[in-house]
Amino acid sequence: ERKILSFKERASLCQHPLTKRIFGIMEEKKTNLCVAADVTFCAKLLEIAETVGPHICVLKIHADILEDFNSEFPEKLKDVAKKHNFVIFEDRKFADIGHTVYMQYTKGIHTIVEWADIIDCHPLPGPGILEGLKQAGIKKGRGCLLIAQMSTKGNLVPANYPEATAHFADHHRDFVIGFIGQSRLIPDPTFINFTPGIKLEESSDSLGQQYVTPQEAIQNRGADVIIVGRGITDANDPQATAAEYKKAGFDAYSQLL
Ligand code: 5FU
Repeated sequence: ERKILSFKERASLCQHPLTKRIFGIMEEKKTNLCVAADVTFCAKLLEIAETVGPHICVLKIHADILEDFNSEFPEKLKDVAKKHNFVIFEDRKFADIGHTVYMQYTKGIHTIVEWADIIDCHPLPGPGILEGLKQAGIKKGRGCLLIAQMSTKGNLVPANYPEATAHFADHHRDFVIGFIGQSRLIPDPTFINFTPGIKLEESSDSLGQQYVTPQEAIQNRGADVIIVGRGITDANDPQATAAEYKKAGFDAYSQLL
């Protein structure tokens, strides 16, 4: 019995061009892997992007941890993204009032809206946060993920929060392309579900991070895209390890078809 729609079928159902594009990349490159490149120098980040590029659909970064961030860096990253056909996700986790997030998205040294295909925000402040981000993002074809749940031990996300988040997404389909969470919120196949906290073996770190396997995330919790950071970036051979995660993720998905 078939449990899910294929990425190709989901691409054809999507209204948002960015969602369509991401499902298209996932189908074409046979990958549901997003690498979190959490490093502190631009050259290292670009090296990781080149190395794992062929194996990923999305590269997630935290621009604010780069010690030598400069205006040439986004152009270089965009070139690598174009070459290997992946999209760029700035995991800024906006969480303020609409007016402030608009400025954080468009101003400062990072000018995130100019280069990040995907951003994310906490829905906690209410609709104003999306209205603020949208003012800058929509005209550039950008998309936003809503953080519905967190992977960390003892997090304060209340049980009914994911439901309210799904409702929120439904009202902002022109900008919200999916969710970040530990389980699928709603069956709607036009939203993409990203799950962080992934390693090939279940474990945790010393600062509250908790990991589940690609198979558990995809087959039991409804993840579409798995986010893997240190499991790949700290490996002896990040390229081979990315290929391994890609295979684990895509096999887990394929078994549901
Ligand atoms: F929203 C979340 C969350 O709930 N957990 C996370 O770990 C985001 N993350 C991000 O995923 C976090 O900021 C890291 O960039 C990444 C996980 O990295 P790891 O090295 O695989 O633990």
